[in-house]
Amino acid sequence: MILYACSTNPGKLREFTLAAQQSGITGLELLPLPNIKEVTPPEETGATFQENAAIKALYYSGFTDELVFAEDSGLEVDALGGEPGVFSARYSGTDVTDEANNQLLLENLRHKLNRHGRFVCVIGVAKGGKLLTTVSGAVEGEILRAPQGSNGFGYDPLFFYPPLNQCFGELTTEAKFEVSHRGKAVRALFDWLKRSAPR
Ligand code: ITT
Repeated sequence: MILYACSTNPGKLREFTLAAQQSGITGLELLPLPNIKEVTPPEETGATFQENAAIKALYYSGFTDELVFAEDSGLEVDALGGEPGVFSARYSGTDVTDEANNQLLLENLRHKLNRHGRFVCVIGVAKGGKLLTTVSGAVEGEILRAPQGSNGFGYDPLFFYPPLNQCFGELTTEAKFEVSHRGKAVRALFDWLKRSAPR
């Protein structure tokens, strides 16, 4: 069975490649959607991760007859009323770097004592223009006062994970995937595939 991962984010795609190796599902080929770089991405107009995951999965399912999934994810910070949330990738503007987003987050949290937040990931699965399911995962942590580590992507260098006493920017892809929002959501996706994927 072919399953296309529809994302333009190289950090996410690295984690999906690892997930494919770990799936343990016989005959599963989890691959990036061919030529996704040539496709104009859909506008992420949803107010929630759930809505945007559905928008992306439905949109990309129009480019193939195979089963596809897309995900919307981001960081919710309690002291900022849940921001950056669905705007995580565009927090400091459009076409910005992870570093610029991280700087803005640090700036906005400068005087905040409560540094608690979570990463959330919602995956939408679609085929032939129909949304088949959504699954999700989340992980709680604390926002650091300065970046730490050079692994991962996005807000990873600022996301401290107390159970491991390390920040996501210090974890290997494998160690992060064991505990992360995306790892949880992808494992839920694999459970769904085992139970009810269309043949
Ligand atoms: P696609 O829509 O093509 O998948 P994108 O990067 O635009 O790529 P999103 O709209 O879902 O994806 O934005 C997700 C942003 O949330 C991402 O760019 C990071 O800034 C942040 N983020 C999500 N998961 C993360 C993780 O595991 N580690 C660090 N930052 C993460």
